[in-house]
Formats: sequence, structure tokens, C-alpha cells
Amino acid sequence: MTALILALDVEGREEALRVAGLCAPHIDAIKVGYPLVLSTGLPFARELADFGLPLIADFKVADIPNTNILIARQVFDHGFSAIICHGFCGSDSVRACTGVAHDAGGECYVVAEMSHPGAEEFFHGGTAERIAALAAWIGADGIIAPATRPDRVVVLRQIIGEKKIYSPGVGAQGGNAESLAGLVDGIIVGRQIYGAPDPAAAAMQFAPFRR
Ligand code: OMP
Repeated sequence: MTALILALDVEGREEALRVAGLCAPHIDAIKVGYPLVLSTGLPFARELADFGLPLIADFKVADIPNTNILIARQVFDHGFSAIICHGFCGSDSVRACTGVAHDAGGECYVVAEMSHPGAEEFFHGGTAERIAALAAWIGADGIIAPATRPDRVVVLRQIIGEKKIYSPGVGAQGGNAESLAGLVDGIIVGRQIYGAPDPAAAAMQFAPFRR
């Protein structure tokens, strides 16, 4: 099964609860990032947890190991089940996030290659491959790889083997879920769902893909 992860990039408590409430029966996890946390505060995660879905903290953590540890502790102390960190800071920084995640019984995902056009400027040329290898070697739970470039997901899959791949870029960024079938463990979808007139119906459109 491929999970459907809602990127809840809305601002404010009311809108977040509205969209999450409508979509909860049709999704497998909620990803929370800066737009929502900066507008509500981290403790809002406890309210979202009431929907009974895993919460993924997308802070793309990218700092020295000690700061990564402090950030990751905050994340897991507030009820998240997974954290996303960057890989380009190196093995010690990734190990810091992964260690806190695993101590808390959670997971850590490492951004191997981003989905937007500018990502090619730095992630291509071997960097994404090196980050994926690092994620596997450190014992992270998986990587983030671009739905906008399924060919790159194929390459990164060969490196990380059976670890999970979560893939953003479906919908608003031009990627489509069908091209990722059988390749990834989860797709991350934001605007196509939360920006739709009927977010529940938009989420339900991915039902065939989740089976
Ligand atoms: P939409 O483009 O609205 O579907 O949202 C995609 C979500 O995935 C946003 O929360 C992005 O911040 C996130 N994302 C990417 O779009 N590209 C990446 O390379 C990595 C992420 C991420 O780590 O989730």
C-alpha cells in the first residue's frame, strides 16, 4: 500500500482543524510544516493528534548535531511520530535527528532530493545519491524524493533498498501519483487537497492509489 500524506500547509488553527477533519478518513498521515506551526505554535500538534493519524514534522532540520537534537526533542515531546531532516549537513547531523527519533519510538526521514526545479542546481551531480546512501548507512527510516522526477526516484530506490520513500510534488508541482505506483511508500500532497473546494473529495481521488 502507498500512504497518502496530507501536507497541511494552511495557516491558523481553525482552517487546519477544518481541513484535517474533512480529510482524516481518507488519508494515512498528516505532515505539519512551518506555515502551520508558526501560525499556531507547536502545542497545536496535540490537537491534531486527536484525529488518530501519525504526525510528521517537516522542519527540514539542517543544523549542527546539538541543535538538531534540541529541535528533534521538541518535536517528539509534542507528540509527533516522525521528523524530516536535511542530509547535506552530514552524517553527524542526520545521526542526531535519527537518534532522538528512535529513542522516542519515532522515525526520521532524510531529504535526498527536493522536488522543485531549483533543486537540480545542487542535488544533481551525485549529491542526492550520496545523501540517500548516508540515510541508509545511518539507519534513518527513509528518504524524501521528488514525485516531479520519477526517473530520479528509480535511481534513489536502488540506493536505499527497502527503506521508505515519501514523495512530494504530486498535483500543484506537476507530479502525478500514477507514475510513482510501486515505486514509493507514500505520496505527500498539499495544495491539491487543502486548496480544493471539497478537500475530502480531493483526497478520495487518491483512493485507488492507496490500495
Ligand atoms: P504541495 O506542492 O502543495 O503539494 O506541497 C508539497 C509539500 O511537500 C510541501 O509541504 C512542501 O514543503 C513539501 N516538500 C516538497 O514540496 N518538496 C520537497 O522536496 C520536500 C518536501 C517535504 O520535505 O515534504
